[in-house]
Amino acid sequence: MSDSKTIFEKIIAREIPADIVYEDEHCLAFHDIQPQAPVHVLVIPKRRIENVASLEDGDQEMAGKLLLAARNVARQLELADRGYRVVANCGNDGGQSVDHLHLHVLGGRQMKWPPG
Ligand code: DGP
Repeated sequence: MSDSKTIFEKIIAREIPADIVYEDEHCLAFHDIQPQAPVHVLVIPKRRIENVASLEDGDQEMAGKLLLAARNVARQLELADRGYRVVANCGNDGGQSVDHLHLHVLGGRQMKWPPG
């Protein structure tokens, strides 16, 4: 993992702006800058973890809090009734471009399967 701050750490530190929709002690959520659906929010842990692959057993509580934060965001943005998708891209083949664990919460349209 590189020592330099990721773009998401700069958002957590309020060094660069983001359209923040949710924050709690452990997580932050903000609108994706390149939305792939009418609602596209990123939910991130405030502590930097690179991705799902680098989670350790001791991260169990944080990982659960991240998933619950995604649920809270979906409720807050009124996606829960219609449904939505939660995605974690991991590594090169997974299409991950920012090396800070994040959940994409996508909603407001019918999702397709399989993803591209
Ligand atoms: P991924 O490809 O899974 O690593 O997703 C990274 C997402 O981060 C991608 O959908 C675009 C988004 N993103 C990148 N830079 C910024 C930024 O500066 N602000 C916001 N809000 N989103 C960003």
